[in-house]
Amino acid sequence: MTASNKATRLVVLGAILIGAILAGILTGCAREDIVVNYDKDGVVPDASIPPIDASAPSKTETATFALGCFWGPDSLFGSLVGVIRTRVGYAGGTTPSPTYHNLGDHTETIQIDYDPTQISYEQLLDIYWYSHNPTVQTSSRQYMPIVFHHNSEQQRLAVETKQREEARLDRTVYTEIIPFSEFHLAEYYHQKYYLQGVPELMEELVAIYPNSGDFIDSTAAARINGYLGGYGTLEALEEQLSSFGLSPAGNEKMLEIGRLLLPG
Ligand code: MHO
Repeated sequence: MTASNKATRLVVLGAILIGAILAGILTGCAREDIVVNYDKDGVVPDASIPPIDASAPSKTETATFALGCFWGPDSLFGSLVGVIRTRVGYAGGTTPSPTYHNLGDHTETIQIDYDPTQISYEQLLDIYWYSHNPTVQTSSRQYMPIVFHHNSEQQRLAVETKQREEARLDRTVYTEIIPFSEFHLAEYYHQKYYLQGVPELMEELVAIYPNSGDFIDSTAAARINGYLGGYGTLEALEEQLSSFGLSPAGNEKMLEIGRLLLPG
């Protein structure tokens, strides 16, 4: 290409560009949906973050419960509106660095970060009491029922509701109510256990959250794991599905499983 050809081409391209900008302005196409929003630090928000995670409240409170094998409670509590994050781990013991195969005197535990404006500690406690049988004495500390309280208000509510349950059941409730001290995160394969059993969905979540800590902290992952564990209704799933950040195929997989597992 000659130098003058090149110049002509640049002029033509420039004219097209200016024309396009003018046309845009004249037709009022500077619409909000094509404006890129930057956050305070000037970072472009990651479009792939599921909407439910992008709108997670910054202020949460924490509840820590033990009620047997932690897979089920991770799913149950993760399904609740107002629960923002769940994680499973080991707590209550004295031996250092517990793992699933070297648990020492620790107990399988679920930890919940919740938005107190959407769900109260008292409601979480009620769900705690009704979702297991605390009148059966467990043979090992692995599955001991324990409420680990994080403050004196939680302690008061736990003690009061334990007494209420003993009166209601007319039996000894073996649940320990002790101050929270330390939580040891369980191995990755225990986190959101039912979700980990559906590789098609897991692949999508891992693509969004390659970092295991981010995956564990995802509200979307907690809810998906809730529905896959059989909690919630098909109607609620249909309503919330678009906030989980899944692909059309992922959404279809969720609905297929939901139709099998969930009540209408
Ligand atoms: N080993 C039992 C319980 C697992 S749970 C994490 C099972 O396979 O169901 O304690």
